[in-house]
Amino acid sequence: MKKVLFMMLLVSSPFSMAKEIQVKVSGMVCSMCAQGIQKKFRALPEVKEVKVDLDSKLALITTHGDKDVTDGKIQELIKEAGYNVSGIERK
Ligand SMILES: [Cu+2]
Repeated sequence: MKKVLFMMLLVSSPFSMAKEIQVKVSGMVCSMCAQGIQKKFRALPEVKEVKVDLDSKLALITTHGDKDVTDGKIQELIKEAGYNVSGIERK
């Protein structure tokens, strides 16, 4: 599974217009928290990958193509998972 994702990344990266959204999440403490958040975002068709960094309390969301996830949607999903958004940054 990891290998497949890596291959997809390699194949798509030269032409990729994917957006990267950094979401600062408060209340996240362990890998179970991280998994809950990842599960929420992976369920969205516009989301390609979600990585959670527990040390910096960041969820890094990569979208497909030029698709975006609105701030409102991000806040909704994080709240549903039981946490709070303390900041959203787009690259
Ligand atoms: Cu936890």
